Amino acid sequence: MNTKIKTKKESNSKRFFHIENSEEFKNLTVNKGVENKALSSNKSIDAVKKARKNILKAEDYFKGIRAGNLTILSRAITLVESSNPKHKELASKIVDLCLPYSGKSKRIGITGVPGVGKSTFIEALGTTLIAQGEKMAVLAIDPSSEKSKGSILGDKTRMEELVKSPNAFIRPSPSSGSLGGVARKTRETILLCEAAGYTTIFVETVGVGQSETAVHSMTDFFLLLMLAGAGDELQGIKRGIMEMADTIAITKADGDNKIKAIAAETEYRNALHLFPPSESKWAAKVLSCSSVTHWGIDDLWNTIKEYFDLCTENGQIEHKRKQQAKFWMHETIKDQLLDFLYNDKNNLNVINQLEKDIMANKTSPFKAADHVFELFLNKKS
Ligand SMILES: Nc1nc2c(ncn2[C@@H]2O[C@H](COP(=O)(O)OP(=O)(O)O)[C@@H](O)[C@H]2O)c(=O)[nH]1
Ligand SMILES: [Mg+2]
Repeated sequence: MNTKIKTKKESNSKRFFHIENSEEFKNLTVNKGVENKALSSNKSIDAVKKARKNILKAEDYFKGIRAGNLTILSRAITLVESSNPKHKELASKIVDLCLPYSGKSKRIGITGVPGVGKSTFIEALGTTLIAQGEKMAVLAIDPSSEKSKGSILGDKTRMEELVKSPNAFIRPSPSSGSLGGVARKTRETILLCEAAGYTTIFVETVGVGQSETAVHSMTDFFLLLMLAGAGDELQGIKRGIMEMADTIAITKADGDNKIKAIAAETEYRNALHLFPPSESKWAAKVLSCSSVTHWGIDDLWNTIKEYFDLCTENGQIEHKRKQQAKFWMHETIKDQLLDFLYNDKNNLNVINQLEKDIMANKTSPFKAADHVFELFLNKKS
C-alpha cells in the first residue's frame, strides 16, 4: 500500500489554508504569526536572569541599601547567605561599605520554647515601636529548622500587621549550614539592616541547642520569654540561658493566666538572684505581659530603653560589641579550619583510616589528632 502519512505540520498548514480562504475570513488578511524565539529557550532566559543579577556593583548595592530600597537590601542579604565564592566576594565588599553606617540600632535577642509566644510578642511590640516612628527588622537564627525554612517564615501569619508595614523587615534565617555559618550570615545581615536605617533589630531563636549562645553573642540585650505555670523545672530552659537573660518576660498574662504570671515573676526573680551580677551593672528584670491585650508591653519596652540608656552611658554596649567581634573572629577561624580539614577528600580518607586505627587500638586519639594537624601544616607550607 502506498498511503502517505500526513505529518502534523502538513495537516496544520492545510487547515490554515482552509481558514484563510474560507467565507468567514474573506475580507480579512490573516498573517501567520512569527514565533518569538529570543526568549523561548532556557538558555536565553538564563542569560537575561544572569544579566539582571550581575548588573549591580557593590557601590550600587550600597547606595540602594542606604536609600532604604528593600529589594536591593534583600538581594544583598541573599549574597551574604550565598556559598558561591563570587557572591561571597561581592557580599564582603557590600558589608565593608556599609560598616561605617552600622552599629546604631538596638540589637535585641529573643528566645523561648516553641509556643511561648515569640512571634505574637514581636508583632505586639513591633506595631507599638512602628507607631513611635521606629524602623524594625526581625531576623531568625534557627539552623535546626531546615525543613520549615527558619522559624519565622511559618510564623508570618502571627505577624500580620508587621508583614504589611513598610517600616518592618522580616527575614527568616538561611535554611542550611552550620550554626557558625548561619550566625556569621545573621551578623552581617544585622550590619546591612543598620546601614538601611533600621533602628531596632530583633534576632529570634527557638530555645534549643547552641543557637541562644550565638544570638546572645550578636545582640546587646537578651530577652527570655517564659510561660507561667508550665510546671516542669523552668521549662527545660537551661540555667546557662537564664543566666544570659537581661530580662525575663512571662508571656500570655491575660485572663485566668494573669495571676499565675504575676506569681511566676517572684519565682523567676528568686532564681535570678542566685546568679552573679552581670558585668554591665544591669540587674536582670522579670516582667509579665500579654501580646493579646498589650498589657505590660509598654513597661517592657521602657525597661529595654532603660537598659540601653544605662549601658550606652557606662560604655557597656560598646565594650560588649568589641568582645563579640573578637569572639566571632575566633569562631570564624575555627569554622574555617574545620572546613579546610573536613571538606578535603584526601584529608577525609586519612581521618577515616585513623578512626579505624583508633578502633583497632593501633593508635591513640591524641596521636591521630597530631597526625591530622601535621597534615594541615604540610598543606599550608
Ligand atoms: N492568650 C494569649 N495567647 C497568646 C499570647 N501570645 C501568643 N499566644 C498564643 O500562643 C500560641 C503560640 O504563639 P507564637 O507567637 O506562635 O509562639 P512562638 O512559637 O514562640 O513564636 C499562639 O496560638 C498564640 O495565639 C498572649 O499574649 N496571650
Ligand atoms: Mg514563632
